[in-house]
Amino acid sequence: MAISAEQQKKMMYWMLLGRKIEETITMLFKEGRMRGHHHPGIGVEGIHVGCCYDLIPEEDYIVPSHRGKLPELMMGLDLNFLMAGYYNRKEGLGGGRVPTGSHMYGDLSRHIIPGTGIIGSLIPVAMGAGLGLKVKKSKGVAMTFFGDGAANRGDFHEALNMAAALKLPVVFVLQNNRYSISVSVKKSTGMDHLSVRAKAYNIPGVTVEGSDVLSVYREAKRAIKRAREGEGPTLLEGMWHRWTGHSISDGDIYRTDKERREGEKQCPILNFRKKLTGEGVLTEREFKDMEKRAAEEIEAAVQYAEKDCTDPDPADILRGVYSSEG
Ligand SMILES: Cc1ncc(C[n+]2csc(CCOP(=O)(O)OP(=O)(O)O)c2C)c(N)n1
Ligand SMILES: [Mg+2]
Repeated sequence: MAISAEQQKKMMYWMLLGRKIEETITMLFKEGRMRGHHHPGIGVEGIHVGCCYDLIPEEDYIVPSHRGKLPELMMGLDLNFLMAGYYNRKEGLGGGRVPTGSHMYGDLSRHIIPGTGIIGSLIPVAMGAGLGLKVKKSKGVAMTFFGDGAANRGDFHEALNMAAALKLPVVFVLQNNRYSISVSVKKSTGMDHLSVRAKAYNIPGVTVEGSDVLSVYREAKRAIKRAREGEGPTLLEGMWHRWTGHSISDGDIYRTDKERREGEKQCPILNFRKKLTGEGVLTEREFKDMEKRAAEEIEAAVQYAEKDCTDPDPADILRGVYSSEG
């Protein structure tokens, strides 16, 4: 797998941007500048960048999870639009009337299919997107992201079965962070890795360390190629650790400090930084410049949302809401 220095630097920048937006939004919630709901995706950047790097935004579709905004940005979602939505501003998604959360986010013009808050419900939606692509004889691929908890729902099994039976071009990305809120995978399934479930549907299932962006990229590339060539779906499981509570309102009292610290050692950015600087692909100076650029990009979006945007008009509250009275 040849991957140029330039491509690796781009991957690093995407991961930094993803980290920065998650940290910033988390901080804005803590400061009370933003309200609603937020599930931080700090630590999952290696899975997102590795999986999305080879997607072709004009051809492919993604169905995002509640954990992280990077796949959406990598498909071309406008950062200002995203930030305005998180501030519930009129210039954001749905005119600012949509609950915050990356699983709610979408932009069909960018091939990002928005979802619902029902965990697991989006896995069959991705299967349906794959069916649509196949019917249209497109070379596109549908990729969806979901957690280990979602993989315990019937939706997961039904979607994998149908995608396998019809050889649909879908990449199912299972982001296994070992917890569904406070319930560990070990407790709910007795297993550590869930990619073995692919066997039941006679499709490839692979587990990869999510903090190693190049390993994720290698496996995602294989899965995407397989889907494009009409060979059907893949279940790609990326292991990672949550660095925070489940959501902004979760105190994370069920994990020990030791467990949390161990998790934070698996940092996709730090690992990649060490690798690239060690190989002379990236200098420390370049890394610092990238960090600064990412921070400035996010800050500009925050300023746009806070200063240039407006609140939704209360008179618009029912716009787009269906009425049973005709
Ligand atoms: C059907 C359903 N059950 C429960 C919930 C509440 N809930 C929201 S997120 C979540 C945990 C999901 O865990 P996982 O799929 O592992 O993703 P993670 O949050 O760990 O990234 C739960 C139980 C929900 N939204 N929908
Ligand atoms: Mg989980």
